[in-house]
Amino acid sequence: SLANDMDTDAATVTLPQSDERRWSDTSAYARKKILQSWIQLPNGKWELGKILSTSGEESVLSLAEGKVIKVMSETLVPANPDILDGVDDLMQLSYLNEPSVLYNLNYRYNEDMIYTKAGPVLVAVNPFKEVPLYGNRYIEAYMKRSNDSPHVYAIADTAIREMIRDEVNQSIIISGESGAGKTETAKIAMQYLAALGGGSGIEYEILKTNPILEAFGNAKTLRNDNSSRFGKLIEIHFSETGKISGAQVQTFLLEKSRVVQCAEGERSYHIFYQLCAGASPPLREKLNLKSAREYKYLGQSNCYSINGVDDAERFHTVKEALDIVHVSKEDQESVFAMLAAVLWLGNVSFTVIDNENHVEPVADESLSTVAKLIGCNINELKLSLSKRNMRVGKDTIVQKLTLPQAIDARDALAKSIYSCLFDWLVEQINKSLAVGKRRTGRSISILDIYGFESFDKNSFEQFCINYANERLQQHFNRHLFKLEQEEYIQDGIDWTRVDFEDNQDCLSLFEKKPLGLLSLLDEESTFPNGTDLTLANKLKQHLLSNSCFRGDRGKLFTVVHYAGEVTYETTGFLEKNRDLLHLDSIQLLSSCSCHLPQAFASSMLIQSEKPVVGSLHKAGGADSQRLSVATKFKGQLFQLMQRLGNTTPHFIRCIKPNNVQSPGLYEQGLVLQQLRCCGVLEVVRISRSGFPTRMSHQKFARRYGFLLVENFADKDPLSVSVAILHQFNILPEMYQVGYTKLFFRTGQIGVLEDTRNRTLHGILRVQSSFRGYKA
Ligand code: AOV
Ligand code: MG
Repeated sequence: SLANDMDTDAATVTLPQSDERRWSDTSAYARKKILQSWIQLPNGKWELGKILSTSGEESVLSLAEGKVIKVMSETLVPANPDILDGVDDLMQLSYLNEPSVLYNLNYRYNEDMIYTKAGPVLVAVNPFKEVPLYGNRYIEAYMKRSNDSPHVYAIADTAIREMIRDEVNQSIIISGESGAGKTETAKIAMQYLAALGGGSGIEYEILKTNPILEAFGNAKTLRNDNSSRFGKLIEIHFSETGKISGAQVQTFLLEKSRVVQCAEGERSYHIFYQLCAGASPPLREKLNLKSAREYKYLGQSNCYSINGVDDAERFHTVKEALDIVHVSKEDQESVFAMLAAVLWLGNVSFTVIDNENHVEPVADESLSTVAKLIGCNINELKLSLSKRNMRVGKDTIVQKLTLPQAIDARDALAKSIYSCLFDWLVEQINKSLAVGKRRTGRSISILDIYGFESFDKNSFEQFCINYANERLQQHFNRHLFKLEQEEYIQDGIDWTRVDFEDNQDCLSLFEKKPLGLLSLLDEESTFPNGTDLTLANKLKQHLLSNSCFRGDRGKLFTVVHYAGEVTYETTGFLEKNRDLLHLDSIQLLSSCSCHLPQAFASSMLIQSEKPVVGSLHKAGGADSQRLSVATKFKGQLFQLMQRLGNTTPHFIRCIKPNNVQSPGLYEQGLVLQQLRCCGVLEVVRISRSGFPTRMSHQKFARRYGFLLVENFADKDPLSVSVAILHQFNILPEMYQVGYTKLFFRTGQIGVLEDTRNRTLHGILRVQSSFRGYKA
């Protein structure tokens, strides 16, 4: 189908420095013709020079400010003529090489043209400021197709058209490093889809899920002031008439640990600060709410505010959004009570009660407020934070807790409450968005996950996040390189195979059984005596043969990801992976008089009853069985990839031009590294040389056959196809006829589509039923 339209092919993702020339035509002939060239200065930056003369192996160039230098001709990388400055598709560059691409993106960036096509992929360079590219006027222009410059709107528009034309579900897959602009891009795409309308305000509801999910699932990190700490797939459903009929949100692995712990300079989830700053006096009183500084969970990172963000104001936005997705005022108050309970839990302190260092919580304001907020008996709360019931065979024994154990129990309760609250909110949102229950129509899914992360210290969270990105990268590779090439070859068209480096080795490092990172982690998690150090040793013992793995000293190990090397520290890996459910906590919550804690308890029980791989229940005195976090996450990712596999994907690559979240700053090296690791240049190269548009003979004959002047009624599809190609004088080098399909170079099918549309509209006067989207 045309669906796979703009798809392309393969190449090598990692580029050794000397490979510059792979991108350009550096034959002696080509070199003679070029007037300008890029030269790499010792600091790594590329500079443009005019070629004054070339004699033998050497060339003389004049640089900016009149400097003249002599260099080896072979080090020159040809630059494009000025007329190509700022082209909106990298495919149009005469010389496709890294400095030219960097320059082109930079040129556009300086003009606030942050979007550029790289063949089928949209590249978005984060402006870190408001750019005048959005809103109704722009949306209309893209709908009418009176604006054709690259844009997220254009991608969304193509998705809609292809959904209708091909009757295939679509996906918009957004990737890029942390802070590159994925979440903003996802919102911009949603804006466009929402503009199609749906009646009953459903589109408005869909947009309002954003402030809610961001408040509860985003936080300030060192990389991004509004960093997503969960993955999100929003599937927008359309009715047969092309209107929005509903939507569904699926979330992936929320970073729970942030609730109880975060690094210096970072913040916990926005909603906590918003609540503390924005709650009305009566609500404050009801929740016994203090300022953020008085809560230990919020105080440990020494960061309470974000530049340019008014938390109190945001709180009102969130409340309004909750109204719109039909969360009742009463439920909203319960939600806020749960948040306050989490904050107060963090202030619960312990005192030693015997000479074996057992502790119990201090009966102070914190403890009593928690009990009041969740609606439980204060003594039961006290018990659940000082003792643990353990099942040994048929008996239950009661174990008293030491200080570290009690703190764990307290933090585990806080994390459970928060993550259950998050899930509960997503459930409410989904109930509200599921208006068009009969899902007869098609859908467009937008994927926005947490971006690749590399900090000075990387833990289990980064491990999972980067694993997810690795999976997504493979989806990108598969789609744009692998499947494409296989299709050419299978269909017998004339094509020289191009090698590309996929990230299968790194994925195998994670997923191989029994000797992969995830399996070994799970295995160690089931050993009662497993520690973070034994885990690190085990990884080093078994994985050193994988080229993507490196063992470092102590608890450190390094993974060579597609986007760069990351060194992880195994501290906390086992505990976070086990993510034990304490039956005591569940019991406590189910004994509460408030309905939210009760709902949380039942959902935790349901989770714990799911089939278990391995036997984690014995580990570390745990009392409840369930899948390890890593295994569950892996399953979710597989499902996600399967779902995406059934859609026509549209890829958007977000690029972060600097690490300081600052407008106007374009760091060449940083941009280049991102372009390299995601294979953007390769995609362009393949698109230029390949045949990105393809259509089966049947479909082609059906779609354009009626345009034929001669009668081909009883001819086979292949003959019809060839006749169409001839009638429209499509140049032989612009297409290839495969066994089952026709393959076209970029742009060719557009000529035919135009003719078809003109014919349909002009002669048949077919009524457009979809604002002009349906032919
Ligand atoms: P991310 O989603 O890719 O990071 P965001 O979408 O949160 O990154 O973008 C980070 C910040 O960049 C935003 O808060 C904006 O300030 C700015 N920004 C991004 N795109 C635009 C745009 N089109 N126009 C204006 N400003 C923009 V992470 O969630 O950390 O991986 O886990
Ligand atoms: Mg994000």
